[in-house]
Amino acid sequence: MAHHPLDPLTADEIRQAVSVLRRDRDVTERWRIASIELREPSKAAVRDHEPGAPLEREARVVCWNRDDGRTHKALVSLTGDRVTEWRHEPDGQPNLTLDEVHECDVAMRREPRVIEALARRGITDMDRVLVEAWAYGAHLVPEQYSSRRLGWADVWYRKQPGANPYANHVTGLHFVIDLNRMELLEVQDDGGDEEPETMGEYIPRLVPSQRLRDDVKPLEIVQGDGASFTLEGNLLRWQKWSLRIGFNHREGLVLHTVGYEDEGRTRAVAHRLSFAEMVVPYRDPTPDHYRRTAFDIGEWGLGFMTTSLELGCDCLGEIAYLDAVLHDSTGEPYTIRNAICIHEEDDGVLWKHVDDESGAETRRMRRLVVSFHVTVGNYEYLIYWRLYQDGNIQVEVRATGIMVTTHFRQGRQPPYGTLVDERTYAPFHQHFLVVRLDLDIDGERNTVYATESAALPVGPDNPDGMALVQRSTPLRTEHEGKQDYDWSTQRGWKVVNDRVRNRLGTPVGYKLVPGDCIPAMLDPDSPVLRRAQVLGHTLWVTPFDEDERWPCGEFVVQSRDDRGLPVWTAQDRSIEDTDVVLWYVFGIHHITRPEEWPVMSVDTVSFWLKPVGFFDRNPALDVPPAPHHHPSA
Ligand SMILES: [Cu+2]
Repeated sequence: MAHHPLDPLTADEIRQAVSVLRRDRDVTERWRIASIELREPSKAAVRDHEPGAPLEREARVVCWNRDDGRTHKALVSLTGDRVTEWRHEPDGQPNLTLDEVHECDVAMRREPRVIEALARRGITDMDRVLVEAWAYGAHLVPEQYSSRRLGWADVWYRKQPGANPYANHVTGLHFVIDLNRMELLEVQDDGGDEEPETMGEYIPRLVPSQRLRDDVKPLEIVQGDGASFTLEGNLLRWQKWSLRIGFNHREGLVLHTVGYEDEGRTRAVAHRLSFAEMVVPYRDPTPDHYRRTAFDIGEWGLGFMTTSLELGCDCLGEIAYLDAVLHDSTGEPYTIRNAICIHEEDDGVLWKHVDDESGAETRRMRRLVVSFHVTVGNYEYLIYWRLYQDGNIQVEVRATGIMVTTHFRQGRQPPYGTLVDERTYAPFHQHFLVVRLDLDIDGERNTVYATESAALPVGPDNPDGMALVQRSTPLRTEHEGKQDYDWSTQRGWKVVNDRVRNRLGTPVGYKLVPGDCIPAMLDPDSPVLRRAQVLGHTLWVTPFDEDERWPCGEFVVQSRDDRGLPVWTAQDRSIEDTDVVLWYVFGIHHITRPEEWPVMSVDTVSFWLKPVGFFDRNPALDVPPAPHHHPSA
């Protein structure tokens, strides 16, 4: 049972939403349910909610009929037990579902043309074959298939049962599949070549002649008095921070109503923080890779891809886990156990000074980490939201897992990747992450300023050329809100509430300190950039609109154009002194390395949100010294 308006849908609510649609809109078993999520209440409704008051609950549902391919969006009032909106989406292909991807694998492994193509390459054990479908862009869909829901599949092969399928790409063999009919439409087959002798295994028993190192001694995290946070339902409190944990199929973890207690009152920092899109273009035009433009959030969904976490492996210490409730494509709910991990970490020194007379004064830093892990096919993304005692927020993503690799003919290595094994290369690619930051700094009416440093020229007031000034430029319109990173000026972006002043008389703010910004490096005419125009800038700023959630559009499967940010911002609305939303793009420019094969150690990227004049002074001045635990000599 939900207790707060922002609590995610329960299993019963998911069942109810589906049964209302089956009853009132003839959604039969020939339909698939792409997604069901809470329709979040307005900011005012959240603010005015009294604990224990009755909840108005609504579900957003996207579903489609496999027979005619028609997609519908529904709004279901759970409180009223009825459909309140029902709309046909003529151009919308909903997200892929796990059921489809699985059914496609099973169907293709039984398909005579697939069996035959593999037999010609000496592969006959179909139990060790994995046929994995990817979605792709509309520009690659021929006219006769344009109304169909399509997958483009790779074939992978496990050398033995339990071995890594991504160790062995069946290079030069791809299928185009109608996912509604599970019908094989096209076989792309270059006939194959002799397989190289590779070693793509990472599980110790499968790695030949490997001895695990034996000098790693236990490192235990002990919190004898328990953790310093409390979790009541989805309300999390820690070290003056408070926030609500949300979760849905597409964004995965969502942080709601993030606030910091200052002199007895909770001050708003953010209304809602989440990952809104992830785009992974492979920068390799060869036949095995040219369709790879994964939209891991819009096509797959971070929530649907979330995996259960294990104590001791994924997180150490006193852990609180939250389960997540999602649903399959029939609308049947299921639970991902331990989907979200909440724990504290020691993070070295927070602040320190050594004085000749009073000696050393040192504080240890703690951070609260709220995290979840997703597995999208071969790749893992580990996503960490970290709150610090001094008001900082850090957002970190670690990419790990298995790189996509393919084989090449002797002497014919393409220049679009790195050699990682015998006649095997890993294509270059980029992971663009788009985070949606609905910051509310001490209230909803905020303005974003671009902040830049400038060195002044040598002159009478600056004879030694030492002068440096900081300039803040307000971003007044959505056009001005399109911002690019500039290393030469150390550009950043400050979200300011000009109506609230600190003790020093300056307006309160939080700064987005960019990190790991990467340029798109895509031709303006490239189809993937047309589908994901958000990649063209580091930052976009829009006025808050409940319906503006997906920067590349709600439906990115087989999309042709971006129906999100470029369409919204074409209105060039005012973003001054209003409820602003920031869309920040960062990521990994992945020039692959041999050391990332056969399994890739985490590649880590992050950025910060830091208070700038939000507090009157260092808010972590009151952190007590750590008790000394040195054993006496
Ligand atoms: Cu990568």
